[in-house]
Amino acid sequence: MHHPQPHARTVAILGPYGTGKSTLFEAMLAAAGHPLKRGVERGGTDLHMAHCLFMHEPWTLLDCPGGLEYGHAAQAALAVADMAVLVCDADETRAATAAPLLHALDASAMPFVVFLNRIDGLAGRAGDTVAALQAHTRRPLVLRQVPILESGIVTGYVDVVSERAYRYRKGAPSFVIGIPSDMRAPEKEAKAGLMEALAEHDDTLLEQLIEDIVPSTAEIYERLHHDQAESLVAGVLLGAADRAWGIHRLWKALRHDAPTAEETAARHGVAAAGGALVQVFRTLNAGHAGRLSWARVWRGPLKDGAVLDGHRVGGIWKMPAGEAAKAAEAATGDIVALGRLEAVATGAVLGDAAGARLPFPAPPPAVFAVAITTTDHKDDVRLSTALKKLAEEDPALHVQMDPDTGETVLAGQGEMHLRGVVERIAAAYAVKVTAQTPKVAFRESIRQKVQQHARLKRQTGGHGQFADVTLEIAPRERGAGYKFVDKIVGGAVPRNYIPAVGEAAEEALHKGVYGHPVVDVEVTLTDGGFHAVDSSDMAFRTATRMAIAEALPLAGPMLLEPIEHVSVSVPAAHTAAAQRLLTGRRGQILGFGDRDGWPGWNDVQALVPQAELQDMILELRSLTQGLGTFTHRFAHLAEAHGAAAQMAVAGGRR
Ligand SMILES: Nc1nc2c(ncn2[C@@H]2O[C@H](COP(=O)(O)OP(=O)(O)O)[C@@H](O)[C@H]2O)c(=O)[nH]1
Ligand SMILES: [Mg+2]
Repeated sequence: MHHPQPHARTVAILGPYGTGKSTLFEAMLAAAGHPLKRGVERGGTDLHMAHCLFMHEPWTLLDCPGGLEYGHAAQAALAVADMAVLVCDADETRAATAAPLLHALDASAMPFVVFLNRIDGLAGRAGDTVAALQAHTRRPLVLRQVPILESGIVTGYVDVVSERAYRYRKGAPSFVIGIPSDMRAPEKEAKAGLMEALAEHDDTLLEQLIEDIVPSTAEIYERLHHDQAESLVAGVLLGAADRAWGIHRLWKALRHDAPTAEETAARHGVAAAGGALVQVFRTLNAGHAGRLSWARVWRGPLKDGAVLDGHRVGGIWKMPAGEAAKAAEAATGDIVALGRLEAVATGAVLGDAAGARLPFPAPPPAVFAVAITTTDHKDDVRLSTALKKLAEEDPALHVQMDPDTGETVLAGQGEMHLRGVVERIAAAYAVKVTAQTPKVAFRESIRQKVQQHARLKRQTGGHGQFADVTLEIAPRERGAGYKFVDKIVGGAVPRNYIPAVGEAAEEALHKGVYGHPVVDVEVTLTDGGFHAVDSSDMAFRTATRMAIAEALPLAGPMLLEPIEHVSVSVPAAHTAAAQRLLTGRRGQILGFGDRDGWPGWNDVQALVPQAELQDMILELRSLTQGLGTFTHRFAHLAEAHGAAAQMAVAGGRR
């Protein structure tokens, strides 16, 4: 019988930083007989992809960056995968670092297996690590292997379903041994746990368990396959990537349990029949090679030169063994790099999308920012081109022109993320920029009412300038804004000049005594004078500016700083530390509660001065194993004292 070649399945390898994802990526490719031509940088921040065949079936592996600051790239890969391998450290104390990814997997209902890596260094019980991970996901985690320890060192495992024992061999598939007698009890315990989890969603199995009937191995595999594909459970496998332990076992689990490309497409509502449909999950502007859009083909075939929603595909590349190779077309399920899709953003869905639900993760809120300036102003135009491209590549990067401070601000996920952006601006666009802490948008106001007279009288050549105004400036309630009142009676200032006075007063308040905008002020025009020939709008504007400039220093000027409403999210174990951090940063705690949809996490609400938020993420991460995050929004302005006032006087920067 002839079997058509199945479509390629995609596995996203994700996990916290340094857990061994890239090592596993390389080990899996090597085990499949397609080793990478060039190895992957350890501790890197890039996403890598490679295609391979395992037991004659095509696969794409995506090695996702693990750093906290690159979480969005990993979530983007997740959006186009059939299954995820969550690589976790076997060390129980590091389990919480996987919490954000477990949450993302729950939220997207993505099928996954856990690969407990570094099993060679396991100090405690694998079951304890699984329990620690379980605290962060609603999906039952079921141990599929139990490690065999000989004098405290892991030498092999017992497979829970087949009840066979294996000894690990470096770089080679493990071989069958007899089950050591002391492994019977832990194996039985793990199996009971697995059966219980499976019986949750299967009444027949539940009845069998109650009546002590042992289901066949084939039945258990069938149930596991179903429940994993439906995201009802997640299996936990063991291994050591750098010794190639457990790699074949993982491959076989994926081969058996990963949904097919068609099944995943159907889960996303993609109809079986129709024209080509692709989703871009990553964009790279690669110098002269131009723009590359990495995309999943949800429905093929896709031919080079095809026009999708008005965009012409200018080249298709595949990545066998991690090296780009040009292809004439791509099939359903393929992950490919598409050329010349200049106007297509990361996350875009192109083609025949009728009925499809292909969500893309929203960019995470920025938690750190730098203000950048070119060292040579001739580069300003090149800089704005570079920033536009970089922001298209990286949805986690936000580029803002701050209207208050006039600065170009890069906001992103942390120091490392933004340093990488600045380095790319230099390397790929040859623009040198300096980065510094952004200015805080300080404001000013006044404490008391002041009356001020100003007269402009100039004779230049034949035609003169004349205007006379008496203004009153008075403080308004915080947040009330600017108000102009006209109290002219009897035509002391003709009607047609009065709007110019109101506008000029507002303009004059853009820069107060300390150089910041003056807010919450009422300006009243009480009296004035004019000249039939020499008065003009211009003259009244000048006289108004003179009056305001003289009045402000006499009106009890005060500095105001922006206060933000902040919500800090941390695992509950760190809630008290987060509260101390906020109080230490002049924060006023408003309360705390459960974080929505995140088991075991809290949100702490507080009011915190903006100046204190600038480097807060650094301290928050160092207090919380890197897990803490926050969001913020403007709340109100409050009087600045002490160090904040000094910062305001110095121009707004530390
Ligand atoms: N002891 C041990 N070290 C490992 C194992 N797998 C990876 N490593 C090491 O862990 C470090 C980080 O690995 P890497 O694959 O770059 O981690 P990634 O950040 O998750 O991609 C490297 O020094 C690896 O050699 C393992 O199974 N056992
Ligand atoms: Mg890596």
